This record gives sequence, structure tokens and C-alpha cells, in this order.
Amino acid sequence: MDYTLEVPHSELLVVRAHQPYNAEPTAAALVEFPITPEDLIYCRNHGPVIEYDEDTFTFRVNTPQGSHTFTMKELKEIFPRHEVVAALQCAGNRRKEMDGVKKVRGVLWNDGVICNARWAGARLHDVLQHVGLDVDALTGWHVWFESHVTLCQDDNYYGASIPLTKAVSPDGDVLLAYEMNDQPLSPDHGYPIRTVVPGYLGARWVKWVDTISLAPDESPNFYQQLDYKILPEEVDTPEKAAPVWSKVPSLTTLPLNSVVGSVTRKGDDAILVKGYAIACGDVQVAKVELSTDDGTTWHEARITYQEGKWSWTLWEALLEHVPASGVVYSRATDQSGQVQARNGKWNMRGVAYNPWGQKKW
Ligand SMILES: Nc1nc2c(c(=O)[nH]1)N[C@H]1C(S)=C(S)[C@@H](COP(=O)(O)O)O[C@H]1N2
Ligand SMILES: [Mo]
Repeated sequence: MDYTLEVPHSELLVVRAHQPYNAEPTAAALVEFPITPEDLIYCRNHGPVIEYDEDTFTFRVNTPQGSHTFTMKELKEIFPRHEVVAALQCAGNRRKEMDGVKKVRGVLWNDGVICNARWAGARLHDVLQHVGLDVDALTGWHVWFESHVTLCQDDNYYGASIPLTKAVSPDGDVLLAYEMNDQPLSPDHGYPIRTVVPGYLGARWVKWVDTISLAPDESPNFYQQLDYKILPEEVDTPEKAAPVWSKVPSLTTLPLNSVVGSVTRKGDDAILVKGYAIACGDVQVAKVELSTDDGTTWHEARITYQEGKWSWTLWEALLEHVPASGVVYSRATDQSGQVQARNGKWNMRGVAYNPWGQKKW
């Protein structure tokens, strides 16, 4: 692959791979900001990051009725600008911890491949309506998102799909986004256009998207079919995985999770603990609790930030009368009463890992 046009990147990230560029901030830095500043947003790529020209960039929408091409100018002029605050999280968040349980395959991400941003763009629903799509006639169909402009590692284009029901749900908030945090998207995050799929794993948020198609099946792309799935625990080699991929569902939402971002000593026997939590899909986090005695007693943390149904949750707690050193655990509960379990499930690709958060002090 050709990396000669690669753009410069933030200096504040821990680089996990240079080509393609994969980098994440520390969770300690992340939890200081409700809306993640651009420089602290992780970068997850399967190919080079190039700056495209907004004036000449076009994207095509293919439906059973025909094909329509839009320029960026048209996208902004024809459709109302819609904003949504949503967390973006890579399915590989916390993979390094899972690798500590048993070796996994993939970029060894710590707990920083998550961010929370204010996205703006056209609603995908509005665009599909504009091209005359008859949604009711397409029960069970899918919307494919493809980026052909940039080459990638495992296929000859990057692709993903989501169910049409998610794409057209009035409160699903799926966008063809051109802004992040009130600025045009940066090349790192998909300039000039990416999909925003609130509540779904990052892999479906296709950057530099240039083709959107309606189809009765999921996208055939490598990243939809042969990756981003929770393989059964006994599948621990690519050979064992080969016949299993097609039998396992593609990930859509990620599970309820919480992470301890930082622990700061306050005086002789107190600690200030800060972290983030995220719930599954459109259910929000109801509470986060902390334990310094291995899960015997729990103290409820104060929620300091939550916005709408797609944001992450920030929390903090001052724990007093604690020993000089120890381990603090976090666990989240969502609005439906589901509680984050102590252990996560191991899987070969290291996705969707969500045991209690934990940090030593
Ligand atoms: N075109 C393209 N889109 C992509 C990817 C990619 O490699 N190429 N990576 C996906 C994955 S796995 C994630 S987690 C998010 C990361 O978005 P970010 O780099 O803006 O944080 O983008 C998704 N969209
Ligand atoms: Mo990802």
C-alpha cells in the first residue's frame, strides 16, 4: 500500500502501529473532557489516511430504483444539518487486557479506543427518502457503506453494513456526517464525509464513504464478514475460525462497560477515582459503583456527564479511609437494571471485552 500521501497526526496519542496508523490516548487523559478534543480522539485505520478534496469528492447512493450521485455541496444544501452527541468506540477497546488472559489476535489496544463527540451532517434517512426509497418494500434489507478511495489491508475497499431498520429509524440518528465538534471532519476521522451510527461499534462508522447501497444481505466486505464478530471461546486459531465466521452474527452494539481512567491520591487515606462508562445501544448508564475490597462493598460514583442517549458517561468518586495501596474496581448498571459482570468472555479477535474496570494505586 502507498503511504506517501499520509497526513500528519496528533502528537498526544500512543501509537500502536504506523502503517496503517493506529493510535490511542490514555484513559486518564480522556476522562478529563466530556466532549473529546480532536487531538485525543483515537485513530483506527486499515489503510492510509489521505486528505481528499471536498470540492471534487462525490458519493453515490444505489437503490433498486437507480443510482444518484451527490457532491458535498449538494449534501449540505439539500438536507437539513442534524446534530447528535455520540460515543464512538472500537470493538477492540480493552483488547490488551483480554490478551493478558489468553493470547488474542489484533492490535493490542488499551482502554483508549473510545471518544465522545458532537457529530453533524445529513440524516441518512433524509437522503434515502430523497432518492425515493420505499422502505416498507424492503423488509429485512441492509444498507452498505463503502469507501473505495483508500486501499486497505484485507479487501480491496473498506466496507460495512447496518440493517435498514437502524438506518431509517427516526431516533436511530444515523448520519452522513461532515462535522465533528463544530469543525469540518479532519482527514484522520473521515474528511470530507463519514457515517455516524450511534450505538454501533466503530467499524460501521465508515470514513471517506463514497458508495451507499441497498441490498437484501449484509455487506460482503471482509470487515463485515470475516472480522468484528465474537467467535466462540473454543475457536482459538484462524484455521478453526475459517468455517465458523459465516455462522456467527456480525457485531452491531457493544456491551455495557466501565473503565477506571485515573486514581489520584488525596491526602493520607483518600483517593479520587475518575472513569468512563458506556451502555449497550440506546439504553443509558444508570449508575457506576466502585469497590476497593474486591467487590464486597460498593460505593456509588457521582455521574458528572451524560448527554442524550448515545453519549458516554463520565463519573468520579472520592473514596476515603483507603489503605496506602490497593485495587479499585468499577462496575456499571444500565437503565434496564443490567449489571456489568466481573469477567468478560475471551474470544480470538479480542472484541467486546467488558469485565469490571480496574486500576491499582
Ligand atoms: N474507510 C475506513 N473507515 C473506517 C475504518 C477504516 O479502516 N477505513 N476503520 C473503522 C474502525 S474499525 C473504527 S473503530 C473507526 C475509527 O474511527 P476513527 O479513526 O475516526 O476514530 O472507523 C471505522 N471506519
Ligand atoms: Mo474498530
